[in-house]
Amino acid sequence: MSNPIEKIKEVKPGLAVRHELAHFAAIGWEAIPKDDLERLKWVGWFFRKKTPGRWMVRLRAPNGIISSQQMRALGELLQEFSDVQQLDITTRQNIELRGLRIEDIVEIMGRLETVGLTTIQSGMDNVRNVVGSPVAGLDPSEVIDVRPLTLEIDNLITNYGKGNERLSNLPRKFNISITGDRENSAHAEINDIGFIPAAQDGAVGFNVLVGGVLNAQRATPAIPLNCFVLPEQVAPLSVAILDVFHDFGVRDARTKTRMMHLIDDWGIEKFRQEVEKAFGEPLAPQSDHEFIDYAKRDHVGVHHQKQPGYYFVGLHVPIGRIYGDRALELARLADQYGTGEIRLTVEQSVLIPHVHERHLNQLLAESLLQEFSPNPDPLLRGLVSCTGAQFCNLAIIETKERALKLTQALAEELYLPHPVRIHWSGCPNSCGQPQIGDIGLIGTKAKFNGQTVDGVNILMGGKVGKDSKLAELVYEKVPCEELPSVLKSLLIEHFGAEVREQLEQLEAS
Ligand code: SRM
Ligand code: SF4
Repeated sequence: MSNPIEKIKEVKPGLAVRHELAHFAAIGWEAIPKDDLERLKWVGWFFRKKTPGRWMVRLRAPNGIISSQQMRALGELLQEFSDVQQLDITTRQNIELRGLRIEDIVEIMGRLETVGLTTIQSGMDNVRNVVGSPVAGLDPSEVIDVRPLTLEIDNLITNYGKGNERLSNLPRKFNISITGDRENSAHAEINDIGFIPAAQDGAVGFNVLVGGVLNAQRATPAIPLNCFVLPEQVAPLSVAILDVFHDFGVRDARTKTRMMHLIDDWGIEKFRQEVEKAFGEPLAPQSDHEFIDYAKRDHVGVHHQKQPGYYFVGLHVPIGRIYGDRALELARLADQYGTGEIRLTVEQSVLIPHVHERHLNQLLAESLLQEFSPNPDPLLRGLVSCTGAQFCNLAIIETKERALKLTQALAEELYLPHPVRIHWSGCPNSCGQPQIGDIGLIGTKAKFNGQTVDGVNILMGGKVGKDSKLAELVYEKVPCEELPSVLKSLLIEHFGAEVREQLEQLEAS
């Protein structure tokens, strides 16, 4: 048995469309066959049923690192070609451009290529953006700088951006994360492969987790593969695991095709044996000396780098949304105050690294930092949201704007002693990673005054970093009308929130 996407791939591989872009531009979106609309996701072009004719374009940004030159090119592209002029930073420290037309695909892809950006294999049955520590090479306490490893994997799976026929025909999407710091900042446990820093016999390398998945059917953290690898084995092991998944992964019911289903079918021992065969040499057993020592930080604010005298400045980007003019401004700031480098985080924010201490105050006084604050309110600081109904056809509810407005209102009313991570997903597919939030919200339909309205299921207790744990369902089908009061109660009861007005009265008395 084979599912509809496998049938599409049998007729013509997804990647084949990369040679037909000029043709699609010439015929326009209405004439593109339905199967080619699916295949175009292999080159990062997502037809949006919500905004027909205006596409979403997903890039790759290994380890979330981009240059000011690239950010400037994106800003210019948005201003020239997008009706909404906006990009979104994603939960895989990546970028999606919005509002683009297929008629401009050749020009847009050419401009991206000129600045070293690619969209290849960013959707469908491919390895998604390879996530790594956002502070790799900067963090004074890091164990391993993972930047060369994320890049090496990205190059192997995309064939240096030219396209990899074999690895773009996986049974399903695939996620890889490499953490080199002591806080698991790249969320190893929610990826199909997660590398966690560890030491064995005096050598520093990684323990390996496999099979993490969040979707409408299941939310299962990755489990140990029971192996330890050296840094130079990270990319070959990733390819070995991908080979096993490619050759043996289930390709029938689409809902049972993620790698964890293969591990379920085989058991982890047989899975490990097959990976070892594909790897071509015995795998060392897992180390019992892992380096995950802290709860995860969000990297917002001003932080010392390992390079004396230098700082990275984490800017909070509300709901991860950046308009073209702000993209240009961000590029300018990275050039003027840093070395032109910009980092993206899985919390949908940005870091400007390599700021010398003598330029710090001037950067902090820049007007963009009023909007992208290094010191946001604790509630806004922890807000993450998936795309939702504005652009996503699978959404059950609108998320980004709703999440922002509601959080701003709560932040005005409540004083929070610590950040609270609230993660929104517009449907159970879990793109906003609700299972790792202190509070996770998943869009659903609910009843309110006898009417069917937008609602959410509420999860709580997600933990990232040391002793990570997925959040659990606490309330079902809460109508969005009741959400302000429900969230307010949860924040007061569980997170030490206090009503500002009452605090002010107390202080005055
Ligand atoms: Fe996702 C499908 C957006 C991270 C699980 N995801 C989609 C689509 C492509 C659906 C569609 O065609 O509209 C969404 C595009 C909407 C749009 O216009 O932006 C979409 N996913 C996103 C992003 C942009 C959310 C965000 O606002 O940050 C994230 C893009 C990451 C990237 O740069 O590649 C995004 N998606 C995730 C994550 C989180 C992660 O990777 O850590 C998950 C859960 C983790 C996982 O995969 O195990 C996730 N997305 C899904 C699923 C469920 C997959 C499954 O196994 O069933 C779907 C639906 C599907 O693939 O059939 C999906
Ligand atoms: Fe769309 Fe659902 Fe993913 Fe949100 S969680 S982006 S609504 S598929």
